[in-house]
Amino acid sequence: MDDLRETTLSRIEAATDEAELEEVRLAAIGKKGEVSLAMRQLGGMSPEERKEAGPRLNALKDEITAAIAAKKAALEDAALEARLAEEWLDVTLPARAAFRDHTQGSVHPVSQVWEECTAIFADMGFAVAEGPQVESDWYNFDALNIPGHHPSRAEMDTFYMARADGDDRPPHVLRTHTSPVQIRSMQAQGAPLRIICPGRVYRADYDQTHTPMFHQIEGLAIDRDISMANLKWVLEEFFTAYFGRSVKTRFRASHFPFTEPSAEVDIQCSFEGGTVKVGEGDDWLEVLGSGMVHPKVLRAGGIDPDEWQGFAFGMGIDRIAMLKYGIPDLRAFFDSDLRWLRHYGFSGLQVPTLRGGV
Ligand code: 2NM
Repeated sequence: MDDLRETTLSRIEAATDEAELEEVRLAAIGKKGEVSLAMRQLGGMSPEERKEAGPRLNALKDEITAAIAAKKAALEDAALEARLAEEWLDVTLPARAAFRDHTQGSVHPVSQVWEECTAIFADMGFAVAEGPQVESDWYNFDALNIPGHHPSRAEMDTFYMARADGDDRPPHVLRTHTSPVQIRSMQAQGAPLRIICPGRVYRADYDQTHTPMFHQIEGLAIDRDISMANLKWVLEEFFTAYFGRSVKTRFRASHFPFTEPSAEVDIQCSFEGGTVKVGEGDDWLEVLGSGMVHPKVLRAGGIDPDEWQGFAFGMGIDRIAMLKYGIPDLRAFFDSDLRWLRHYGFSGLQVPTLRGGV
């Protein structure tokens, strides 16, 4: 039996693959293996012999089983090591020159400006919030105090999701602004709150300055004594960081269902030689809507308007991208024209921060 043990263990040790191991296993502890045959002879032994041989055979069987399992694991480890040594790839290598133009993409102006804006607001303590692009009409309209007869609800402006005939549940829409995300954030986090919501929004519109999908960034700050003065500071700080020079703002009284009072915000600019320059001159350019969040909207977000108040604003990412980088036609943003992308695209995200930080 000692011989059997020695030869079996050394055959296991010498095995180079799983098939060989299986052969050894069958020869030793398979149905017709030597250990199994020896076990079968236990019946013809005297009780004393059996008492001595039985446990020894069982121990031998366990030892062989364990040795096979250990060897199998060692073979698998070695196989993996060999594969890892063979199949390596240096993903940090630069592309070969012949392929460089074809493989290196560029950052779309919308992505670039999206990141620039979120970085500037993040520096001022705003957290980024995102939400679904398909919304219930409650989040997109009702919660924002936009009544059922309001023109922006009309089929003309809003993309309604199809419902099966006879399905009369309230409709879902492609969100027409990112404000629903702000309602969801109010409900989830309560006050105080300081968030910005960048994202895709949809309206049925198409001409040189409108595409059916575009990008918005909305901001919301709620606290016990937030005012329009805080709004003006945040926006001036933002435009100055974004355009890289001091930019004056002008607030004009306006109307939105979700804010009271409401203001449209113009930035200082000059129109000379057919180009717009921001941060100089005596002309004004409208870039943003804003106001103090309507008490009904706070209540829809589960926030008590007798205790909290806040400002909100919304602007078009695509539009301020056109302004900063001198891009004339909005429609070209979404044509996927490689020459356009290479011309207006960025080589990597370059994100400015506030001068000196806040
Ligand atoms: C705008 C103009 C004015 C706005 C309001 C809200 C909310 F959800 F907090 F009430 N979010 N965004 C808002 C206010 C948006 O866009 C032109």
